[in-house]
Amino acid sequence: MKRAPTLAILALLVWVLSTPIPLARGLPLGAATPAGGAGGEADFDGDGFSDLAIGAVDEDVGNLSDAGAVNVIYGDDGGLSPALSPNEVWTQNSLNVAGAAEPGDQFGWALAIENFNDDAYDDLAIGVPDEDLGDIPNAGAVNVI
Ligand SMILES: [Ca+2]
Ligand SMILES: [Ca+2]
Ligand SMILES: [Ca+2]
Ligand SMILES: [Ca+2]
Repeated sequence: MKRAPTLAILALLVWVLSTPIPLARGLPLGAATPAGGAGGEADFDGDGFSDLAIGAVDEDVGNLSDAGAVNVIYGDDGGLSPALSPNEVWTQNSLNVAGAAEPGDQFGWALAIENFNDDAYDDLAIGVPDEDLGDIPNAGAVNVI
């Protein structure tokens, strides 16, 4: 995942709760340490320092209750530094994120980090458990950014 606004939407997949990828409801999956250390770290901007993604599943998007959001804080040699590396907020209404924010989507319910396209940037898979698909309510989906 490069810093905004460049995003690569790799897939919008049916969400399966039994998926084997590591999941954590609303838990941070990164740490403010140089990348390449312990598992769970992410380097979304490829600068060698770990970054932090946090699911805010019950975040309202405008007047859309519980649409959900994900905050990303970038680290540097001083650790996590929102002042130097501004916090980013992603929703399904963000540029190039597939789908649209709707009430109750709960975008960010689960997060998984992987470099899906094998470039220099870690990517983030974001579970959206209550995404409607066509006529199927709350079928679920995953955004990959
Ligand atoms: Ca980084
Ligand atoms: Ca949606
Ligand atoms: Ca990548
Ligand atoms: Ca729904």
